[in-house]
Amino acid sequence: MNSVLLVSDQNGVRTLTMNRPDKLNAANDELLLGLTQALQDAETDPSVRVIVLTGEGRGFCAGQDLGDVAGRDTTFTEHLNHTYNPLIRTLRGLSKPVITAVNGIAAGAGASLALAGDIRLWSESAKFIQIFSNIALIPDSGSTWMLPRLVGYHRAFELMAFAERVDAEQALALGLCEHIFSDGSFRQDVQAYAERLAQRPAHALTLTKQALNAALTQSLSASLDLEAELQQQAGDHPEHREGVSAFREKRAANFVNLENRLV
Ligand code: LHQ
Repeated sequence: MNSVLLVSDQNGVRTLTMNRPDKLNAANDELLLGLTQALQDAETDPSVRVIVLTGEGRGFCAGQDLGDVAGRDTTFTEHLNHTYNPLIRTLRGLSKPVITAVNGIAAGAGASLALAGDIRLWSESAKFIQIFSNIALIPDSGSTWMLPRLVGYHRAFELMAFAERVDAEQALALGLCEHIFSDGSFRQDVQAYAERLAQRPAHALTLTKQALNAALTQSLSASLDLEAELQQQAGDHPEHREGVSAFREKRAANFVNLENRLV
């Protein structure tokens, strides 16, 4: 069977690959619901330390499959509440780091998905389009929340109003991605990056995500209180002891399988 979502594991990295390459991985319900479930599965699987989301072929994701919505009896609101919104809430709510590996064009809700990772790695030929206004819709799947936080209100509005095509160099300058890798070695470079991230202290990164996400919507004072609380949790964890021991012993810290090694 040709699955719309491919799942593979390597060295603590779970890669989820959207697999509708003939349609630039435009999303149908099967893909959206399957992806949400796969993210939940990755969250609860203790062997997974980092999640990579990418696309097969020359597209990352071209947003909603427009052939799939024609003639539906569900409303736009129902469709978003049933598929995209649970997906984005699940992705952004994960305790584990998510890398969106944008291998090609990301358009519409696919652009929203590209932004939703904790780290965004782009291939040199990737493109980003807030394409919704071309079909007289508004940006959804979190773009109206995320994009102005990255580029400011005014640039976000301009990108949305003209469905401007953003290439990788522009994306880097705008803060839409952290790194650009060559097309030819993209998958290997992403895997190597993800494996490096998987070696980092997973518990501390979870708490870091929690603090950063809360900070996006709260005051400095509330963030200071949260840091004080979460720092206690980090300091009480075996990872912290390992980090300090490694520093004293002048060796590299080993944060992987720490619980197994301590018992
Ligand atoms: C597609 C698609 C696609 C189906 C390429 N659907 N086939 C939420 C809630 C409810 C409803 C509506 O939407 C939403 C959220 C959204 O995401 S709205 C935005 C929906 N997406 C779009 O409007 C993008 C439509 N696609 C395009 O404008 C172009 O394909 C882009 C600019 C992405 C890429 O252009 P090209 O590189 O020139 O590729 P292409 O157009 O030749 O596409 C390749 C194939 O993929 C082609 O099929 P074909 O059989 O002719 O080779 C396209 O029809 C198909 N495809 N996007 N969204």
